[in-house]
Amino acid sequence: MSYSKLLYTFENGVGLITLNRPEALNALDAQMRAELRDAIGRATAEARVLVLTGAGRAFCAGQDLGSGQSLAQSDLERLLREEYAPLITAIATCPLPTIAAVNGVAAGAGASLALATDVVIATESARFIQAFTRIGLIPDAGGTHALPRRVGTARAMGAMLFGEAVSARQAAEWGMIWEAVPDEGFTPHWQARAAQLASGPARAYRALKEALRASPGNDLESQMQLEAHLQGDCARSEDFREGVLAFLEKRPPDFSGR
Ligand code: LHQ
Repeated sequence: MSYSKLLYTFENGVGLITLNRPEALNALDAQMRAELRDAIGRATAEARVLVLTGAGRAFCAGQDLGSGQSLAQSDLERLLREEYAPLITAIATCPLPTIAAVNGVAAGAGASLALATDVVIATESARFIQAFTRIGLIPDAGGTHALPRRVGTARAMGAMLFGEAVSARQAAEWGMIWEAVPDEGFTPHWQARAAQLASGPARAYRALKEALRASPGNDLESQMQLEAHLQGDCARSEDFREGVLAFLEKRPPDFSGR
């Protein structure tokens, strides 16, 4: 598939998707959603880390509100079931570490998109807006699942009911995101984070993501059984042998991902 609404590059193990409709603050239309799903599949097949970011001054302003008339007439239930749900699921269940490099405002489904990734790194001037109630809708695209799990119900409720912008710094303080970094140096910062994950122990990353995903639904005993199973697998990896050897030889490890 060739892309007209996003850019995709694959370099040094990093699959980078840049939402590319800066004139509409990278709002999600049907074409962009289809391209996103395709590009996520591509990255999952060839990369060791997936990064999502936005072109221009925004990360993503959510659903393309385009002509309000046509949106009001469209079947939002179908749109959510058939287009948004598979997209968010593809990100949330991606076996690779995923990063949202939030370069500017993330609103509505754009915030949900960022919160579906593993690590959200935002520039300090970025804002997260649960904009849905401003237009008479409820948060969607997995937002009612992700946000309360990240920040607790009280903060999720407030953010969603008031629809106020939450600054990147506030988001980091709340634990909504991993970190807010100064605008100057933002790009090299997330690039270094991505490079670190791309050269890390891919098999262990995959297993730790599986463990963390299962955690909310498990009691301690079941979770420890799962850890034992996954750790048994990691212990058979080349990366574990290399990690221990590198430690003993006092040098940085050279992980192959196997
Ligand atoms: C846009 C958009 C946009 C199109 C800015 N669409 N053009 C909903 C329905 C269906 C099913 C699935 O789920 C959803 C979930 C949702 O995502 S609902 C929430 C949708 N998003 C919003 O309500 C956010 C709308 N945007 C805004 O509130 C503001 O643009 C923010 C706060 C993001 C940024 O404000 P400013 O920095 O002041 O920029 P701006 O408002 O001037 O926007 C710049 C341009 O981008 C402007 O176009 P123009 O031609 O006038 O320069 C906007 O119309 C366009 N744009 N968001 N979602």
